[in-house]
Amino acid sequence: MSFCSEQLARVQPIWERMLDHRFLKETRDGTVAHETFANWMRQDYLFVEAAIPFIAALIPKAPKDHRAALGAALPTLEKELELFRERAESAGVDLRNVEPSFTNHAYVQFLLASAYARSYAEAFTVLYVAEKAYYDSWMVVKAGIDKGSIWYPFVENWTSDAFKGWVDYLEGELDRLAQDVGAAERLNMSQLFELTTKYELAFWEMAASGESWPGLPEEKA
Ligand code: MP5
Repeated sequence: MSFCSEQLARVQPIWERMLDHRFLKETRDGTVAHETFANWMRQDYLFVEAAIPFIAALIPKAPKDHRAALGAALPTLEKELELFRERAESAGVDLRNVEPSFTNHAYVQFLLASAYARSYAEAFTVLYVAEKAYYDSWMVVKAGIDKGSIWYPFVENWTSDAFKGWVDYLEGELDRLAQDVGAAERLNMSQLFELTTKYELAFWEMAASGESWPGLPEEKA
């Protein structure tokens, strides 16, 4: 069995909870509160901003035949940020002066630490899981959302053929990388696979709950 199939089967209970999250179901059904979706938008804008240095930091460690694909992901992410700004403008969401939530802050630190401190195959595992989680999550939303929804462009972004092609590419390459590593590195990869899955679930929970920092009052951290 390939590394990705084996890991997806292993983390399936968490993956199922992620796909069953109320944030996704309410967005799919059109019942999500405007402020709840706006909260996700503000936080994910920061996350995508951080995904750019994360991917850029992988390039020096990457095998030569990965450089072009990783490099091409950078302008794609810049375009994604434009999509956030454009949707924010039409939906009346202010993306300025946003502080990362506790969960978002932790996830971004984890991303960057993976890129800087882990092996290429380990950091690549984090990249694959984050992208696969978004593809699968937004497919849940796609299954029922009204195409006229103001949030639909986000659905299109992460369920497009181009995005699916990127996730499939990452999956094939991660399987290849996993074949060439030793047992200790493979174990690290499997731990990072699970941790990233947990962060993805936590991100939807953070978005839905409007989480503040532990110990601080509800409104604003
Ligand atoms: C992605 C994202 C997908 N935007 N946010 C989270 C919390 N996880 C994954 O990454 P990208 O870089 O926007 O395709």
